[in-house]
Amino acid sequence: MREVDMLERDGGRAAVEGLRAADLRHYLHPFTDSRALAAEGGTRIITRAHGPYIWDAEGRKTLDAMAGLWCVNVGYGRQELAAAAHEQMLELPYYNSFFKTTTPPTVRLAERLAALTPEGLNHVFFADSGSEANDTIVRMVRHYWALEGQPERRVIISREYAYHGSTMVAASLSGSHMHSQGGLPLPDFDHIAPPYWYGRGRDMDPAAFGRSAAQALEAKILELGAERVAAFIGEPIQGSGGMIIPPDTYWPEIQRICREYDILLIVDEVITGFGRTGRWFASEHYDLKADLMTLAKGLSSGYIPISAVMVGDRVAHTLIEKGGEFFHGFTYSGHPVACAVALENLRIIEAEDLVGNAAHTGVYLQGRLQELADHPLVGEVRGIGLLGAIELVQDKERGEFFSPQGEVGTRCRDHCFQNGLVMRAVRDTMIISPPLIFTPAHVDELMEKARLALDLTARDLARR
Ligand code: PXG
Repeated sequence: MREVDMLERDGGRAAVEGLRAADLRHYLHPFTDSRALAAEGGTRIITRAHGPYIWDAEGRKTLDAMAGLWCVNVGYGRQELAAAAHEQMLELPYYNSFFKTTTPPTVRLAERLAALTPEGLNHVFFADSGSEANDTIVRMVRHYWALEGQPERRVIISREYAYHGSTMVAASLSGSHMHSQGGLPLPDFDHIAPPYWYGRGRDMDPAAFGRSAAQALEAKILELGAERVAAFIGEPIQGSGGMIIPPDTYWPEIQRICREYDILLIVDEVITGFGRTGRWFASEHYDLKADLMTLAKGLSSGYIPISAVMVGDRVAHTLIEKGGEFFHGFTYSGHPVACAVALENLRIIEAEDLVGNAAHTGVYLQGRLQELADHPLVGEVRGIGLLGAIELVQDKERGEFFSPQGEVGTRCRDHCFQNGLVMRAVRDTMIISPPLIFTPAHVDELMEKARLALDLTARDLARR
């Protein structure tokens, strides 16, 4: 009998408890306090999923308004993706791209991505995760400047609340307190404040704040010396940092500064790529002209690990014409099965117009989210496409945050789980990033459950 059937069988409780105990004994979860997890009785075990829903081992059905970790863009249970992997595994399960070789799906995916991404991004380097892609970018950028005769340009400037991954380099690019564990950031990584108007700029109007947040980049460049700065990296909209949507004045000013000081612009579209905001890439909203772009998550809708670095013509030209061998790559760079799945995933997004759906259903989602603005706990609601954020505050009138931050968000998130909804909490900001197959009916279900979770959270606070 398959393990999943055993777990779900009537009276299978012993099997579930056995698995949970084995998990505690042997598995160290990512971003988890293992001791606290054990004290809470162990983990939730997800066994099945379909469309925007997941089921746990106890048979509870939950609406996944986070698309896993912001990645399952086409929704769960896609036969076509399983078939693409199956066929490719039978045909050619593995071959690498080292030593002058390649495989057909690898080339086809590179070609497809060059056509799909904004103009000027015509070369691709494949990796397996967003973190690896960002590591690749840092090596590539430093190599580029060395080839251009400016090897002292090594510093990469990022932002507080950025999330660019969890390897040593990607965590150094990231900008939350959690990323300092292990003696990070590494040297030559620096950070400026994020364009977080609600959290940091309400004493200014959003347009003026956006410009001033961007000018922090110029100040940092002048502080470090432009001759030392290699690149600036940013998510068009900061996801894991709390869904920070910059004012419209922000990116034009960042781009002006990058051009003025001849600094490369790296745009991390790991969350925002592949339709999430109602366009193929969020760069299209802000007219971003990236020198390098990071892609992962939605590239395969999370069905299989794969990521890509899109390399703009300027960097690609130098690498190719002057670079010699680039001493970098992974066993699974351009893995044929991952590329075949990604190609099929892109075909589905296009055939079903999921980008259009994210835009249309997004308008409905944003409208309904605004209805929460009257809730006593809600300070601000914001979003774009199928991304949404709800700021929970202590004092609605003054927009005062809770202190310490994070407890109320976690409480609200737990109420969501208990009532059949996955919403993520970042500090006290509730985050929504559902699969792009979401319909207005799913939005209605989400809103009903979200309001209930907010009411239960407010009730808990009233009792304290
Ligand atoms: N860039 C961005 C913008 C990301 O959001 C990465 C890079 C790194 O990707 P990998 O594949 O190495 O994880 C990410 C990842 C969360 C959460 O809870 C978000 C991510 C990963 C894990 C958890 O919000 N984003």
